[in-house]
Amino acid sequence: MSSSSNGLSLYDETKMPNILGWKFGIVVSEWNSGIMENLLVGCKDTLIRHGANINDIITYQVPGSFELPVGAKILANENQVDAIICLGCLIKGDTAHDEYIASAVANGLTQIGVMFDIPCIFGVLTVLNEQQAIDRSGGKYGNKGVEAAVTAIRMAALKRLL
Ligand code: DLZ
Repeated sequence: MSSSSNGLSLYDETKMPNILGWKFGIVVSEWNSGIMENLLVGCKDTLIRHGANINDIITYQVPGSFELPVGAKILANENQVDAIICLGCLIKGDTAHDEYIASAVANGLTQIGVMFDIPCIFGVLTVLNEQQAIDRSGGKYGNKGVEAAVTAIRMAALKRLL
């Protein structure tokens, strides 16, 4: 996600497929709950705007971003979905914990995607402070939840095409 533009939050809606009948999983972390709510709303609204039925969107909550890969694995094992979108928000603190978690989550989600042959989308904010998170969850730099949903739709479309 770019820090100087709205990135994929601005996209050509006319080039998106109608996703009526497609199934999506969302795994969402509880940490930084206000930010997460905005990402989740942006994500779900985008899926629904492109035709998804609310009943075809399965949402699992996990305690923190570190738990996203296991949450995605459980979801993939229990449901047949076109794509899994993982939403989290890691805010830098006094230590390097955020770097270890971000790296573990990125690796974990890559593995889940490859292992299950399901697009597994990294919708995790990795920011230096809360303001940066606000700016990227419906603020001046768009909404990472919207971007994650757009990426999930595009990857699911690719898989269905093939
Ligand atoms: C422990 C922790 C900290 C300090 N910060 C965050 C954060 O900014 N965002 C987030 O999603 N999770 C955080 N966590 C929790 C970890 O992701 C994880 O839940 C715990 O380390 C337990 O495994």
